[in-house]
Amino acid sequence: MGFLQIQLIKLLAILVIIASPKSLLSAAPPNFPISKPNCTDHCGSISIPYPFGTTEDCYHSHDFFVNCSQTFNPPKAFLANSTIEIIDISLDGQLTVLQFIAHECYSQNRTRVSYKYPRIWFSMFTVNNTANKFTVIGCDTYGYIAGRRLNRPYRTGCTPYCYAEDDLNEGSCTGLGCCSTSIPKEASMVYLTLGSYYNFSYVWNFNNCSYAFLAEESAFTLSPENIANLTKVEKLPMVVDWAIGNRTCQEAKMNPSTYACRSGNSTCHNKPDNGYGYRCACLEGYKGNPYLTDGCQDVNECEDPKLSKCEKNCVNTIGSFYCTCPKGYHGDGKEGGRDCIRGESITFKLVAGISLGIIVLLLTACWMDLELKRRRQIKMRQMFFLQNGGILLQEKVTRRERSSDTTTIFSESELQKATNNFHNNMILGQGGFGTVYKGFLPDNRIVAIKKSKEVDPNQIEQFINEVTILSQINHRNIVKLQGCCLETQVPLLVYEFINNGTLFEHIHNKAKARFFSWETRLKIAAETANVLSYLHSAASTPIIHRDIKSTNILLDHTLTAKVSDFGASRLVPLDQTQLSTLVYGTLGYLDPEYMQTNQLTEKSDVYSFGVVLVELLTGKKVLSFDRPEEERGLANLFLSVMKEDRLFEILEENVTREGNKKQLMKVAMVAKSCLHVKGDDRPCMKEVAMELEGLMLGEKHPWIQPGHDEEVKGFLLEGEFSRAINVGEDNSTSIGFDSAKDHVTLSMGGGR
Ligand SMILES: *[C@@H]1O[C@H](CO)[C@@H](O)[C@H](O)[C@H]1NC(C)=O
Ligand SMILES: *[C@@H]1O[C@H](CO)[C@@H](O)[C@H](O)[C@H]1NC(C)=O
Ligand SMILES: *[C@@H]1O[C@H](CO)[C@@H](O)[C@H](O)[C@H]1NC(C)=O
Ligand SMILES: *[C@@H]1O[C@H](CO)[C@@H](O)[C@H](O)[C@H]1NC(C)=O
Ligand SMILES: *[C@@H]1O[C@H](CO)[C@@H](O)[C@H](O)[C@H]1NC(C)=O
Ligand SMILES: *[C@@H]1O[C@H](CO)[C@@H](O)[C@H](O)[C@H]1NC(C)=O
Ligand SMILES: *[C@@H]1O[C@H](CO)[C@@H](O)[C@H](O)[C@H]1NC(C)=O
Ligand SMILES: *[C@@H]1O[C@H](CO)[C@@H](O)[C@H](O)[C@H]1NC(C)=O
Ligand SMILES: *[C@@H]1O[C@H](CO)[C@@H](O)[C@H](O)[C@H]1NC(C)=O
Ligand SMILES: *[C@@H]1O[C@H](CO)[C@@H](O)[C@H](O)[C@H]1NC(C)=O
Ligand SMILES: *[C@@H]1O[C@H](CO)[C@@H](O)[C@H](O)[C@H]1NC(C)=O
Ligand SMILES: CC(=O)N[C@H]1CO[C@H](CO)[C@@H](O)[C@@H]1O
Repeated sequence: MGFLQIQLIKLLAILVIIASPKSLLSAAPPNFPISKPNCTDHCGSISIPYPFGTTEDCYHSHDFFVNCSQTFNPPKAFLANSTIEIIDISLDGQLTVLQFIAHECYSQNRTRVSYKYPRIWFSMFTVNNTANKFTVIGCDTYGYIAGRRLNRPYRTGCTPYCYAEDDLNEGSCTGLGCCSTSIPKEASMVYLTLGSYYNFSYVWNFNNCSYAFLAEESAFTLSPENIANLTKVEKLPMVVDWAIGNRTCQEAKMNPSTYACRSGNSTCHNKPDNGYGYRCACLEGYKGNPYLTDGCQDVNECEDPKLSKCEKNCVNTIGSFYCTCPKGYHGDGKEGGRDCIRGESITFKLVAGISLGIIVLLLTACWMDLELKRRRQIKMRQMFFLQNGGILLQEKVTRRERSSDTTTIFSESELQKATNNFHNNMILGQGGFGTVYKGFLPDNRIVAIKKSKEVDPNQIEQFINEVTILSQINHRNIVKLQGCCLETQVPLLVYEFINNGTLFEHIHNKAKARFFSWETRLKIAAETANVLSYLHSAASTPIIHRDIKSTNILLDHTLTAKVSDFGASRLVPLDQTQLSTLVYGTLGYLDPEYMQTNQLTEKSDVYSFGVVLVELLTGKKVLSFDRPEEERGLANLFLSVMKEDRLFEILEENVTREGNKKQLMKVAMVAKSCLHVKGDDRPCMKEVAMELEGLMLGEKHPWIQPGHDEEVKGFLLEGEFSRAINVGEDNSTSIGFDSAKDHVTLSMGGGR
């Protein structure tokens, strides 16, 4: 009877432990050996647990060799044969190392006086992508991080700017003089580089150096003193993930002689989504080094009141423990015996009854919890619908009473069904603004669904405005918005699905570029120019796209351009010609004037379009780190080539072969005028669109070509433009507006 009692009490104790949320893990420091017998377990103050070791008999493989160099006082630990200094090793699978800070400093005469671009490389380990941040500091700076992951290169970076010393006083890295970005998973090599747009000539009197580092997020806080100190500090801590070998647990277990989880009472975990290999851990209730034979040892919870909460009458068991009640009581002795119940004899029935009661209670609680959650979810959906401006939009949409072609409001469940519950297989692309999924609607329509990242609640109204404007625009060269869903915390946007990839792929993918003729390139340029012209001057409220680039121009099966991604676009109230905004855009396409002044005008789109035009002409990448520094940006390369009259050396081969020389020259002139440093000197989009249209039709119908020869500014007259449109309207080559005819007022003033 007594034995049975104890077993039942244990069962109860286990039940309660399972039900209690507190984990047993936060334990006292272990006194267990952490390295192999007869091996040094520390280097200076750094402890070195096996699989790491300082001599050949003491480490698991050469990758875990720690070079404890006694030439320093205190001694320093270096990883394997490298010069990477280790400052902490954790058995959870992390390693903290010191990584150099990149810097680049300029003197008053615009010359670079010092720089360092550090590189770090691991053969088996990977840089931890959640604990580290890539940070760039400077007032006229771009910084990028490059390296290798999964045997192919990766590259990312950011561009901090500031205009006064005060900007550096913000206290956190928010984009003024400091920016930071996360890095991809599984990076085994990192290489930091810095550059400057104006060699610090505008900011030299208060800032003359740029810095970049990949470090633990908490290692650096932004302040003028800390920035000044960066040159002296030289290195900051960075977290690296380690694991054993490059196999999974299952594969490793098949070869017991090399399997690293040596200890009994240990388990094996595959390294979570960052690189190869596996890690070992002690089971719950055990502590120690799972990589050593007998490394995991029982934790005596009774010695640590924080763990057992028994106070008295604690009984430790292997891997667990329980609390008993004083003589004459029964029940759970935890928390000083609060739950002990008086009673001489405990019958089997009573205990069984209590356990049954607890189980029933637990089940009821679970059911109630589920029911509550379900109700809360319904409430949340309604709340999000309201918060996202559902009523506002519903009103606007119903008031318009247009044909069935207009925007639909989808429910969350419809979109979940369409995308197989946002399955990873349905992801079409991922960008700064969110993820795009492919979806199949019940009426056989194929759509692209954009799930944005968090939206600032203040911008919801503006967002709604944008959605309504976009849903009114019906331009054949703009991706159609089919609808949206407002029941989720961030609104979901539903677009028509464009099936032939981006312009970027068609230019830079060698296989596709072979079939990408000059005629098509010019057509796409003209179509894009037309869209921008329409957005800037014809739509009822001018819209600045802000992120024109070849990856945002989609192509359908007839290679017709469809401009997309209005996530960054801004509406410009009619009485304003410029807007102050945070600089946003894509490196290489960014208008230098906008970057310097923060004043957004339509001319920023003109600049970006100029870059796309050059991309079409030359087939070259917009930013290429294989080119010399001053020619990394395609715009600069192109301008210097134009200046030296060497245009035909950089044109794409097929373009040179197919294009008429005079026409190519003129298109290049248009691109050049779009790339003027001063926005005021750039043509407005309407002029560009007309010129390209003229050149295109000139090619098709040489008799329309006007008599202008090499004149740069010889844009077509308006009459000729209208004629061109008329020729086009009944021919499939036309570039036109499907509807919204009332908006196309050609006499309207240009950009400003
Ligand atoms: C450790 O060193 C001692 C004394 O040098 C030796 O007796 C013992 O066998 C060594 N143990 C191991 C595992 O090498
Ligand atoms: C250990 O580090 C020191 C100092 O960096 C170096 O001189 C020595 O060659 C290294 N030893 C090995 C085995 O790599
Ligand atoms: C590391 O250095 C040791 C001795 O200096 C050498 O035998 C070994 O091949 C080196 N290993 C690597 C991976 O460079
Ligand atoms: C610019 O200044 C640096 C030091 O401040 C000096 O070494 C260099 O010669 C100067 N260069 C020119 C072109 O004046
Ligand atoms: C900027 O600095 C680089 C490197 O020192 C130099 O090659 C370039 O000429 C400088 N540009 C200007 C405009 O001074
Ligand atoms: C500057 O760096 C040194 C060396 O790391 C450090 O001891 C000192 O506290 C730092 N000063 C400030 C103001 O952060
Ligand atoms: C795994 O590691 C072994 C030895 O270190 C190496 O030969 C093999 O190529 C690696 N395999 C992968 C997939 O990295
Ligand atoms: C688990 O640990 C206990 C005590 O530390 C030991 O007696 C037992 O044999 C271990 N289990 C295995 C499978 O090694
Ligand atoms: C990265 O480090 C954090 C703690 O700093 C850890 O929780 C996480 O598991 C690590 N990532 C990987 C892939 O090991
Ligand atoms: C481009 O040139 C390649 C040969 O260099 C040729 O095979 C291809 O057909 C050309 N493409 C076009 C569109 O003319
Ligand atoms: C994409 O465009 C090319 C060139 O016109 C065409 O050959 C191909 O079939 C198109 N692909 C799709 C999926 O429409
Ligand atoms: C479809 C269509 O109307 N095609 C016309 C395009 O223009 C040429 C002459 O420029 C006509 O011959 C085609 O009939």
